[in-house]
Amino acid sequence: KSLPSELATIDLSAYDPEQSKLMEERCILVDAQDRAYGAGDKKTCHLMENINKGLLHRAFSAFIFRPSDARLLLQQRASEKITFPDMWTNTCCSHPLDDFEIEKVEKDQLGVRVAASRKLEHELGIPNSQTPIDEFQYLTRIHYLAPSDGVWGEHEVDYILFLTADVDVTPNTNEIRDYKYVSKEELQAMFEDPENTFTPWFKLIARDFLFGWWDELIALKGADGKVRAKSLNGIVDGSKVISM
Ligand code: DMA
Ligand code: MN
Repeated sequence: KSLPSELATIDLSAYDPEQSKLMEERCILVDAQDRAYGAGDKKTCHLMENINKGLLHRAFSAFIFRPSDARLLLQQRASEKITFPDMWTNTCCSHPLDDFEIEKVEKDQLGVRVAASRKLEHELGIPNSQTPIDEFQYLTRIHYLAPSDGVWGEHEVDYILFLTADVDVTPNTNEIRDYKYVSKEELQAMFEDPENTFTPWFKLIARDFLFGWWDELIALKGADGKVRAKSLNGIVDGSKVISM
């Protein structure tokens, strides 16, 4: 696999400066089997024009559940976000970066776990000490494509990570507008309210996987009444990339 010979670019001066700067991060380019073959900046990777030429990169979606009541922590993306602004989504999503040697390590999804811990602190202000990388339960990898507004979009192999932890949230307001803990029923009600908008990957994951895994999590809660992400170990074959 190699890079398309001509890739589109765009001027970011009309966008939020902080978010524009983050478009210089270098994502890990992968093929449809999640084999890494290079790096491309976040801006290049998220332009629909390049996605339409086949550009695909590695990402993660983290879901944090409160151990005591199995509520899921949601975030609403900030208006400053260049892709999918103002939408409700799972706890935190982003990319392992080619910029950091450790985030390229594939064994036991180390790179993705380190990236998740890094971004949970950056976006939600959750101290790294509350998101130990060994505590993330990896579920599976999902290959999906979703346009944002015509210009921008996502095309990723997305690693799904669950964590059960009590966390202290201090929002970075350039990243998130709001956050809340929801039960399954409360999330269902949010989905039914047309006032709310959701990211396409969160809708896909919710539709096909999330509610089933959430039920499992609750069914397998410990004698202390607390849910544990690790109890889901082995319920999915994470070696395959699921196409959606
Ligand atoms: C990208 O998320 C990752 C997925 C799974 C959609 P994002 O747009 O929130 O990335 P970042 O926080 O790095 O801007
Ligand atoms: Mn992406």
